[in-house]
Amino acid sequence: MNSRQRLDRAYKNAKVVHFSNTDKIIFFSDCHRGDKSFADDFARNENIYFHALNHYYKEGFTYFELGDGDELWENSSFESILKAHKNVYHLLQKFHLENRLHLIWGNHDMVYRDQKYVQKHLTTYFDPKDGREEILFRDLKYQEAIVLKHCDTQQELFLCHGHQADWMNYHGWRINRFLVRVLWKPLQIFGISDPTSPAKNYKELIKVERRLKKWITENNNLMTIVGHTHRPRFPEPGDIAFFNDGSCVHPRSITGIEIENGAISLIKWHIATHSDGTLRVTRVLLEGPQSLVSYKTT
Ligand SMILES: [Mn+2]
Repeated sequence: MNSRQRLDRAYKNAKVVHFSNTDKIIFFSDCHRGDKSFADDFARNENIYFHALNHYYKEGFTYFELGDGDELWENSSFESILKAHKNVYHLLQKFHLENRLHLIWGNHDMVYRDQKYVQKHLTTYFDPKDGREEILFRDLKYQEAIVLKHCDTQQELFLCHGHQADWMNYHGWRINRFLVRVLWKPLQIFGISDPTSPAKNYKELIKVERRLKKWITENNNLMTIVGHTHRPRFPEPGDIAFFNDGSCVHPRSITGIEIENGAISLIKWHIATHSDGTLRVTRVLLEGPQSLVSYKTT
């Protein structure tokens, strides 16, 4: 199976979610939430991410996470990740309870493809405070892909992680997971980065982007939002409609994509220093807002 066939299949089987101009949506991906050890790239951005997600929760946004939310290559158990970032999971739980959480699996959390695995590991957790199993996410379902369909214009936005265009990270993910667990995780402490990741391999990144763009072009310039490469992308109307929300493991910031009032924007959150010496988590608009209909082709 090649990239095109994998993307075709993901699109064909995608869950359809309807939305309108009154809906507010936030996309993040590639959080790679870990266990707070030296290898946990998410840990240094946790305060930024938690503040941003709280903002979106309070403002009534629906959260779509486009894969690699949990780092299950470096960590073999979800339990250790939950323990390290409990505040984040409690916030995600609040989104879920209000039907405002949509999760997509990537290559680092590909085990969530298996509904039984999700049910077994994410439904409850052991709370040492009262010595009981507590509910975390009841009836949580991960998707490979989602099609956002606009109620009035019928415009579609295709959402997936993007590793469908990356053979070694789709079919060979178990081999890459093995290499990361055994070889690269211990080397990370010396600053040696994992070569299985397109985020750290420019040639691979370009190839993955090229395949995704080719598929988009072959599909009537279908608006597509992915993650995986960690490189934010925000095309102009008329260009190939290839969007990427970046990642939450940039050295000092997180990037994401917002949809509000029928318009799309690329944003980043980082810690800004103020003249009085205080530090504040701040949202910065990078691109947009650009109306969704300006990308509409049919
Ligand atoms: Mn990925």
